[in-house]
Amino acid sequence: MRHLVVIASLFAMLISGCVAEEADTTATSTPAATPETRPNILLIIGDDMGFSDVGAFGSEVATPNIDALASEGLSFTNFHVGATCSPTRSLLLTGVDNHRNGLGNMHEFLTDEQRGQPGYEGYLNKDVVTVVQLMRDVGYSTYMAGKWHLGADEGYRPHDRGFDQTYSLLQGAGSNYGSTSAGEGEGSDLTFTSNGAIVDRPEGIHSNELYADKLIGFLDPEQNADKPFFAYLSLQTAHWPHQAPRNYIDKYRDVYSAGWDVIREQRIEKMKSLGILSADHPVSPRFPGVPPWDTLPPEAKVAQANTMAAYGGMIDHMDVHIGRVIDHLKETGQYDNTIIIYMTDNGPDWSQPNVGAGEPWYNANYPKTAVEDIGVRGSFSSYGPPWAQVTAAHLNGFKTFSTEGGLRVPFIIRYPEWIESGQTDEFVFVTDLSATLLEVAGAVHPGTSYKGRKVFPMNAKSILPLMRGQTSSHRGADDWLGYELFGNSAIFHGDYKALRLGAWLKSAGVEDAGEWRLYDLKSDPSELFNLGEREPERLAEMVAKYAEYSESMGVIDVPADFDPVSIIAGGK
Ligand SMILES: [Ca+2]
Repeated sequence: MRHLVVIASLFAMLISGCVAEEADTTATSTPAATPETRPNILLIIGDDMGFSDVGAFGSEVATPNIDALASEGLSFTNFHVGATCSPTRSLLLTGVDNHRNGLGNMHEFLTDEQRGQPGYEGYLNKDVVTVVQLMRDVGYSTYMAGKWHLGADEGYRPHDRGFDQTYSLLQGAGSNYGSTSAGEGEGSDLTFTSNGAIVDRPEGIHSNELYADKLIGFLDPEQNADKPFFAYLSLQTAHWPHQAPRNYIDKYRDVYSAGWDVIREQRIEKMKSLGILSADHPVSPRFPGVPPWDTLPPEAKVAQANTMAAYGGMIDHMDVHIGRVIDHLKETGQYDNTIIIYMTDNGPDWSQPNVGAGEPWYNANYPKTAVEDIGVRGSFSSYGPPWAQVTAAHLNGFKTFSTEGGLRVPFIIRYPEWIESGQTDEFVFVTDLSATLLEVAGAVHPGTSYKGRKVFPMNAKSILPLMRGQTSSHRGADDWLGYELFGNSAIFHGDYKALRLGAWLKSAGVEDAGEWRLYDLKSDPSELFNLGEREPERLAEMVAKYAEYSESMGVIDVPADFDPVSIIAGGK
């Protein structure tokens, strides 16, 4: 994103990425285990976090429980998702492209051309069956606690889409301590459901603790004695507002007083020592508009350090409560037979809805505005590009973009029974996880018809053979992977990736918006060297393949004058 000029309106435009009210290959894998030996699965998903935000991927934040999963398990350093919340979750839970499953665009950004068109419902439509439903069909108990963001109406809540027991936040973001929504456009309080019924959320308990409590309640060993379970822990951390108990924030104030330049270099050095980056990997140029830390006046340094401390404290706090869930599994004899997965749903969010025009609403609804209160209950903290670039570390750009900073996230899976510990840089897409879940459960996707209704087949490939050492290569020469959201497109093939940012971003200063770039991700994961001119034939082939993808999936391009700010302002 070297050409991207940061402007305030762009921040404002991107703020609602996840805050709205709802915010062909069939997987016919061989079952991995007999019904008697099928493992439980715990899938933990963090929100809006950078690639380097847990210790095992380079962070200075204490995440011992996630790090322990990494040391026992396999870490994927080339795992990709969608660039925002609900599209990724729709991909994950169905294995079907987001332009088919209803999240071709997020509900709040639908254009006139897209609204009402198939695949652009803005919620998880009924043209797909969830992998959760399919796992339940073959005998799994299915549990969920946390953020849903895939449909708020009756019939579209998690309890309707395959989960036996749920405690869910239907929207994409909001207070971590109560029901205050995440922005003025939301209009009303957050909505929580328990097994499909709307319930009052208890005030004052942090979302990390609340969701861990609820999930632990579902993970009753007696209840699970006869059936394996699939448990989905979908945390609000670290979507804004960044909030944590004060003592967690205090722990990081001094750490981040070192500033964003130093911390970013430290993370990259740590990633080199962890084998995630090569020893000679360069530190990318500072994002346009981000000043050198040393040029900040002292009071700005304090405010910025506190802002990042709120974020770090929130992640530290998340890890503690993930640890409680894991400890519960250990104490109840369920740990050894549980596959545990940790991942995040998209890259770090650079937007700051509480800065600029939105400030009055946020100050009224999150009134703790003193610098020393940043991140505590009653405050609204977001960190903007300077710290987002730290958490994205070596990757280019952020949430919403089809650059690696938006799409590449950490992925850790542990199950020593089948999976040796280590690290892999094989390219994997989030839908491959959907196919993996089915294979583990011994479920088979029905293809094009489920219980009498037409559904889309999965387009996904299980990573179980890779993880079990049965193959050394997950994708072959014939595997192409297309992606699109907000007109930001990408196509992956082997080590190569072609990407195009939406033409509408030209007005925000992206000089080559609307034009394709080509990168070799193996040698250049930071997307610093556009190979388009050097390898025009390869680029042309990839662009042609993208066109095939776009047409077959029914992508409806956003217009060149796409203007998310006015779409939101218009109340659509
Ligand atoms: Ca997210």
